[in-house]
Amino acid sequence: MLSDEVSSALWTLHSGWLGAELAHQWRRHLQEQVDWQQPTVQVYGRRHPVPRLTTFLAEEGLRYRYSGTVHNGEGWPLWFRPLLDRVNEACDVRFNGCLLNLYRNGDDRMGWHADDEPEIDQQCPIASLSLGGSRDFVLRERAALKRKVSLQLSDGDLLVMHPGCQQRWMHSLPTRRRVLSTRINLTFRCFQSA
Ligand SMILES: O=C(O)CCC(=O)C(=O)O
Ligand SMILES: [Mn+2]
Repeated sequence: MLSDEVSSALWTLHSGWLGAELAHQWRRHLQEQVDWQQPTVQVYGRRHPVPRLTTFLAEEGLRYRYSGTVHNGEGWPLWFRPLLDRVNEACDVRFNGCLLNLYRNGDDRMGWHADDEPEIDQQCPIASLSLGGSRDFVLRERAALKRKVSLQLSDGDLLVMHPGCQQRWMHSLPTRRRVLSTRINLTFRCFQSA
């Protein structure tokens, strides 16, 4: 794989994996083509809109419950295949689903979590592609909560979280009040087939 690599045993960051021009084209395309939603989640009995926009693309028939919403795969859109093929090739994996997040500015965020649900095949990596404005992505080790690693994810970066990462580390995308730009993030995953 080209580009600069920063690695730990459990993740690899490929900076600038997608060149600036392609990253720009894909960001615009996704921003316009995708049916972005703002689902609500129930917290202590009250419903709140999630602090970001989101959507799900996947092979037909795939069902995934995430953040209180059931996502149904409707088949990969044709226009999305070139990007999917590139990510599949880079990771030597055939991903069957992708969760997309749009952070409108630095107020939008994602809290601490790990993508360790039983529906996700934990032998498969999770590939996370960032497009648009840079944001801090913070990892925290479960066994030593004070041990944190902050990665800056920028336009065109591909972060690969290897098997074991979700079991040993949690991650979040904290608020950054000074960030005014929009960021899109795509996390490619392998779901267990029904
Ligand atoms: O936006 C990001 O970089 C993180 C997204 C994420 O963790 C997720 O979709 O599960
Ligand atoms: Mn995640």
